[in-house]
Amino acid sequence: MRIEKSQIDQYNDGLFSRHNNQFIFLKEQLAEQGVQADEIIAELARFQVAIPSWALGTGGTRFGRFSGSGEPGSLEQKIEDVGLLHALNRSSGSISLHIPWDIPKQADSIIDLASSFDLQFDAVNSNTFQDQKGQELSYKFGSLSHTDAQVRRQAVAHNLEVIQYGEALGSKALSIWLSDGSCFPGQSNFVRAFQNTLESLQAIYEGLPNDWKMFVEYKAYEPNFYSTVIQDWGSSLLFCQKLGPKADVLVDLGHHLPNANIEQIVATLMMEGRLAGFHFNDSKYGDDDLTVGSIRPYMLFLIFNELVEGMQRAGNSSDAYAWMIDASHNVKDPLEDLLQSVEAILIAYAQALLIDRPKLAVARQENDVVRAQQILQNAFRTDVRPLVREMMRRSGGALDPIGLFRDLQLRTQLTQERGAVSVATGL
Ligand code: AOS
Ligand code: ZN
Ligand code: ZN
Repeated sequence: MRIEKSQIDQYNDGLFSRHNNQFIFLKEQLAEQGVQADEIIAELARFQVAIPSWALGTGGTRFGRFSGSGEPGSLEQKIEDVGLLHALNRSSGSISLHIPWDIPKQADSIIDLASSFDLQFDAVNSNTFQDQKGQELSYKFGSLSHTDAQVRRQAVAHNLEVIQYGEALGSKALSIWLSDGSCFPGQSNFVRAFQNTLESLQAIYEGLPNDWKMFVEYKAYEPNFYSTVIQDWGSSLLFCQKLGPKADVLVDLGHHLPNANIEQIVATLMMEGRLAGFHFNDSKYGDDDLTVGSIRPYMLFLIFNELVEGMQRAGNSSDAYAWMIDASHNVKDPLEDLLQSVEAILIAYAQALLIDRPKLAVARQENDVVRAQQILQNAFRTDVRPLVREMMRRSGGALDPIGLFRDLQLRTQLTQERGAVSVATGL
């Protein structure tokens, strides 16, 4: 299914006058503060957030899964869904595939389909956290870190195969998240597990094409509950430093112990030039994988504050990093949820671009703590939604993506096409 440009234009016409009043008002307000709205809009327009193939269907917990209707049942349908998102917000221009859930059987036709929606292929994701049908050796006790060299070889071979699938589609990165670890004290030798993992990662790194990156994701716990091999950003960075310049650290917002200062982690990784990018989500307790910005929007803003500062220091732009949503849901329509997530990311980015950095530097230098906080919160408390909407409108998207999604009854149409009980492959 596709959304016609005329449907978007017609919808926008109805909202334009109200939106434009709000936009002009904000633009003038910002101009008084020396901020050019058009420059922020241009930055927002180039910011593309990849959609993971596994977030297009209803997720679940170990207590069950409540499938929605009209979920994509094939890779083609997943691409169509991301095409819908991108048509609505013009900010979701790539899809991140998961192997083996999304094996592209005919790469050429998959590329053609994606191009027809103006989509590219983001990082490919390997999976050694589950056993697949017909798999020779089990990952029950680990994969790249396993005590048995044969299991490690099997997991390395899987990652090399994932790279091949990605190459055929034009992906430029392999994301590795390991569930390896232990559930009980004494179960694992920490040092051996680290060394085994390093050797395995080195073998994968050797098979990485020259223009590819390896993203190394860390996670404090789950599904292993006593230790994980790549438990935190320090372990991940250590692996990356030992592997070489093509390996960088991937930050998933849900993968930290409670109250971790994620923005400081981001600043440090950027200082070292080792930040690969993000898996965005939000959480109250752990790896809850909730809608981005739904629980801790100020934290998201503080992360973007460091990102903007880090990009300015490095002299690069948002294109230099990988931005992805990694979420999974039980109660919302996955497409509406993803639209909310992308909007929350753009809002946080726009707010961070408003920060008066020269004044912040002076306040910090003078140890004016109150002023420093005010500068950040002035930006955070600015309603930047008119900027985000204007960016989407100028880029050819809808002024209110969720509004149009509902107006066109897209889920009903998808359900008619795909059926009420179709189930997406994945988490
Ligand atoms: C798991 O908790 C991680 O966030 C992974 O990044 C991701 O959910 C998984 O790799 C999906 O395949
Ligand atoms: Zn993740
Ligand atoms: Zn996760």
